[in-house]
Amino acid sequence: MNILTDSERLAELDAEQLHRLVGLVEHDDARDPFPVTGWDAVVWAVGNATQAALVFQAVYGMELIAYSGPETGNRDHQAYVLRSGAVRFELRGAVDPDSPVADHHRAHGDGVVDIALEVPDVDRCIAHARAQGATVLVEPHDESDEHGTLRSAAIATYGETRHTLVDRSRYTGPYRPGYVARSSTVVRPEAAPVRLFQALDHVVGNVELGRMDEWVDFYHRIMGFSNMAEFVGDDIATEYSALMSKVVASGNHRVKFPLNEPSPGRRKSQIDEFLEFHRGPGAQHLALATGDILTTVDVLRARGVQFLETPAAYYEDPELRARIGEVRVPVSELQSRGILVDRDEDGYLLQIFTKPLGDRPTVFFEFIERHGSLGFGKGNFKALFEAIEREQERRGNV
Ligand code: TYF
Ligand code: FE
Repeated sequence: MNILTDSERLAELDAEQLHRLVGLVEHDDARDPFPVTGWDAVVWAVGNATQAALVFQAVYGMELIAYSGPETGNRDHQAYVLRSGAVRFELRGAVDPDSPVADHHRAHGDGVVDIALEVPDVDRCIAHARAQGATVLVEPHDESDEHGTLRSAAIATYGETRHTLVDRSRYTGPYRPGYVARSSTVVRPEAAPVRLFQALDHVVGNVELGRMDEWVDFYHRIMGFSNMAEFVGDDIATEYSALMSKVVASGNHRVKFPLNEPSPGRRKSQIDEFLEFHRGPGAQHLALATGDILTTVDVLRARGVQFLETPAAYYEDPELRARIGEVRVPVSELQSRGILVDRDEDGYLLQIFTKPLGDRPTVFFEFIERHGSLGFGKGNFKALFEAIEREQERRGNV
């Protein structure tokens, strides 16, 4: 049984590094009804994939690896496949005005359409998912080219999001049949670090009011995921930003899905704002693991990425300072960059959040550097949610 995904091997990451970066644990696939090896790719539908691909290369330092479009026989849309470490994104933009990609973009704006997972046995996953009542959107099937055969299928999850399940064990091509290898058109200055992030840590889903537990149950029943300890109840939530959250994870903890629902609070929840502008449930943030969050933030800020601001009071709070203790750099280094820090019984983590990536106040990135902590930054929720609320206010969505 493979413990690493294809993209992790390509990125030359080993289990030890992944354990440190994102908290991979050992797991017995044989007793899992729906074994998941890890993330395969995150597929986005965007208004202009040609330009988004440039931004992801020139700003986020990703490498172009594959392409599909009219030149390769795909007259419906263009697709650019990019990677950074083990993180793989596919960006789709409509060519045909009647493309389903255009419809998706019209409804939801730039966003995530598919959180694809690598699995050792597509048929076994689908048989289990179907027996448990999942909506099978694409039946298990083979696609072949000169690089071999790739087997995949897809099931529906929240909103119009899907999980494509991919078995890459018989495939050696750059991405999937129908895509050709393509290398970067962006020349990288020698001095710039190539990998600003190495692995995907978690993807958060926002679902409608009162439906979080249904989706937690979906991941339990259909995909054999289990709960992680992190839980945000009404109590913390209503005071600040009115959301409830639970986290589910695959057996090996490689794939983690926090699920948020709005909770009726004093003002419009950040989750309500997302649901309104995204037109329904969807992926809210992708947490990208980095081994050096200071450099990641410095490079991205210099290239124009905007992060949520953290007030000086956060770093001056004596309670927080006492709880944080010693971290690998002086707190002033974190403060000057607006990086948040949280500690729990296992260690600490550093994290920072970008502003929304596109025109709508929907999907954004988190960058996370873990030092033993397997949490999600619970100690930062108040500061973070207040920062989100300030942005919401500026947008007039309160
Ligand atoms: O993934 C998490 O749970 C943390 C915290 O709207 C968080 O990153 C939760 C909700 C949210 C933004 C961040
Ligand atoms: Fe997060």
